[in-house]
Amino acid sequence: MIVVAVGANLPATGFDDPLATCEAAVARLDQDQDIRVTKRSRWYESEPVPKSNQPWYVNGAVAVETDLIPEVLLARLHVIEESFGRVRRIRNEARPLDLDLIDYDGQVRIGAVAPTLPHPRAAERAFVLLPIRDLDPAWNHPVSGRDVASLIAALPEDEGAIRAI
Ligand code: PH2
Ligand code: MG
Ligand code: MG
Repeated sequence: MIVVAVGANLPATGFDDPLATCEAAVARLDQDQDIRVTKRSRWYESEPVPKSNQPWYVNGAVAVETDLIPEVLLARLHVIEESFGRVRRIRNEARPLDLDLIDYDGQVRIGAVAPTLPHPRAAERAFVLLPIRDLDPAWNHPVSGRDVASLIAALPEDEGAIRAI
């Protein structure tokens, strides 16, 4: 399964709120002639990780089918982010849209060239794992082999609040 995580915690120009932005971003992804969205998770509201006074996020994930290689898929995600007003400045700052490539059919790649796969923090983030469980409860982490339920059970208590919208 190829998994793209979707997140937003600032309003994007022309959209009422981060939820509307996330919905529109998924539609935009599906409109790319080389990408097909095959499944969507529920949407969640989640506390910023690390905790901060940023607004809460809307988070979700989609499964896609594509023949694009990971580098090209990631570049398409960045084009969509930019079209929603995302400007990359500092890590973890609030943003109108974040699209992350989490898993590309179980590929493992670590090196200088992005993307690192699976996404290096995927196993530690409730806002990634809960949406993945919606997509496929049998999903296993490509490196550890652990299933998504056990990764969720292992999350620290103070990881940050999250609830389905
Ligand atoms: N993304 C981050 C940093 N922190 N926190 C939440 N709740 N949701 C996110 O999507 C998120 C975050 C960096 O991309
Ligand atoms: Mg992110
Ligand atoms: Mg990102």
